[in-house]
Amino acid sequence: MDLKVEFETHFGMAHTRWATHGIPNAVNSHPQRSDKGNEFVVIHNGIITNYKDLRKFLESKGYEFESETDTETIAKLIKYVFDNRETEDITFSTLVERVIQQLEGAFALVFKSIRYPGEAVATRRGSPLLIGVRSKYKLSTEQVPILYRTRTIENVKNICKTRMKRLDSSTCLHAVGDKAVEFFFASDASAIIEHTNRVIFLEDDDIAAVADGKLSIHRIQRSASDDPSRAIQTLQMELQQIMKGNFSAFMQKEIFEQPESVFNTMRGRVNFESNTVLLGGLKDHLKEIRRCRRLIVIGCGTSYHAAVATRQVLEELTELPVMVELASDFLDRNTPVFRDDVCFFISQSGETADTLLALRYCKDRRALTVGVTNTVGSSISRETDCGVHINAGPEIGVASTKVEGTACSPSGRAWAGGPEARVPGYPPSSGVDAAGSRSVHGLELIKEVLSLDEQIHDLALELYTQRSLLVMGRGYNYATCLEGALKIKEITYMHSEGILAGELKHGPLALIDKQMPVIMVIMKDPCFAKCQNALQQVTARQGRPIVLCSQDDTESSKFAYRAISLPRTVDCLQGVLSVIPLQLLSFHLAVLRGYDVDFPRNLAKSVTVE
Ligand code: G6Q
Repeated sequence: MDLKVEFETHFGMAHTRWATHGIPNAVNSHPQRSDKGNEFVVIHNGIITNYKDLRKFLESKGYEFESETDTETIAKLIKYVFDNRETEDITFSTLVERVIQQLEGAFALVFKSIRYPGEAVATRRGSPLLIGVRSKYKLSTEQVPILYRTRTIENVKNICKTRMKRLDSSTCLHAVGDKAVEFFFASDASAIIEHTNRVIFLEDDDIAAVADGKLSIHRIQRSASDDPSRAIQTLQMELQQIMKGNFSAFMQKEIFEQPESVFNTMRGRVNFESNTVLLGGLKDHLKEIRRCRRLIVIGCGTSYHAAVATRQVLEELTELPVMVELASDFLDRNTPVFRDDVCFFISQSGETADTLLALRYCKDRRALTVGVTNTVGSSISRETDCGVHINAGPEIGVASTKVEGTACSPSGRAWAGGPEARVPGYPPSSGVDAAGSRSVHGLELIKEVLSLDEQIHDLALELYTQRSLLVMGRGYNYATCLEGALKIKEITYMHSEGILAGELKHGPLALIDKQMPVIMVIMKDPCFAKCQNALQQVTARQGRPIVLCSQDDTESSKFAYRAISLPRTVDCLQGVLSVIPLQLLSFHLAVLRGYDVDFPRNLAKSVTVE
């Protein structure tokens, strides 16, 4: 969801709404308004959890609601605060300050009012918000100082006057000599990158006001750890990175970008001579990481699958207990966390509400927190003690592909091994020498798997009318199955389940018959014999397994209804390759079923609500 505001002498407001309350229709869409005269309007990304109480209160004061949204309470509340102001010269940002003190939940908000022409005010808590800055002219500052105020209502009149005085050139961002400057408020950098790559990331409870082309940033109170200014940062993102190019969908483009994204994440980190990985972002915390008693890896959806994919190598590298957790469940259980735990948070967007809340939970318990994100400046990257930037480039398709692949690549997998990690299997073990040494670079092998696209398309032609698809595997490839099944359900709307092959006889076997398509991931790793066993059980029940297997595996293909042969690499990295056919399959299935691959129904790219 993106909020976008543009002004100098012009102001525009747009919003792509992901419905948390009320069906998607005109009256529930944003901006929401305070009244029929549009005295105050607001756009909102997030969720207001106490909206029912607020609505009840406002209704009791005579304010009439027209939508089913939580956001409408914000528009009504600011009007209520304005209607009950103590002084005529109350500022727009003071109104917003008072409004957010009453709000619970997560929000990024942009307000506009006919009472304050030429002004707009934006704020955030829990949901991301950044300000893009564009001007042909020199700017007054690169660091916008924060303006603080005390909260005492009795002082409002004086404070308002003081604030007016304080908003001179030295406290605002503007173009020198009153030249033109544009400000863009957005939830995500990709929404504004075509206009500017210069951005300011707002912190929770910052209030940014633009009046007469000047930007000022306010906070109610100052705390010891506060940074007293917000710097303008230059993003490395290129417009071309968020364009589809010759591909029919972003998801397809992103699947095919995996050779480059894996290379980019390794650049400057992997030393191919010594077979080591150095992660600069972790090196200052090496001592604490080495001292820890347990690793906890937390994420949601695809990021959780990246954590599952990484667990075994983490255990092998560190010989520590490793817990892999879904953020929402981790919080529901009030999981015990201790000071000598190291907690990793994996997130493509760096803004997922559940993951962010789990991070804050672990911080409160003084654990060392490490972010593994793909978004510079995101909440998770800022709030963790240290971290690793995945560096896969922007990902636009809602269904995550290249970031998961990249998070599982050599440097991705080494992140929790400590700043200097040896990737198991390097140098490669016997039997995979040639493939293994190539696997360090990986790129050739990824390209080889991508070249199977046509074969996968043919498979999709056979499967696209099915209602259900099972994906089965074990060991290192269990995560591949979970991820493949998630991709299939997300964009094709078919039922799909990732099944641990070891669990087959404990339930899922009941689903097997000649109608049910089963994809089995069987690689030449230590689980090979056990996977053969599962394959036999499936064929014995007349199942018709579609097997993803190693190129040198003649055994599995004998029993397969269809076999797709993949190049072989070291075990802990095989998932980077074996997930690609499942990503491609879900893409082709969705296209054949006539669905919009990049914007699956009911889903959003950044899930900033709990
Ligand atoms: C996957 C989806 C989704 C996503 C989670 C977590 O295709 O995009 O499962 O992975 O919502 O998102 P983050 O990785 O941004 O935290």
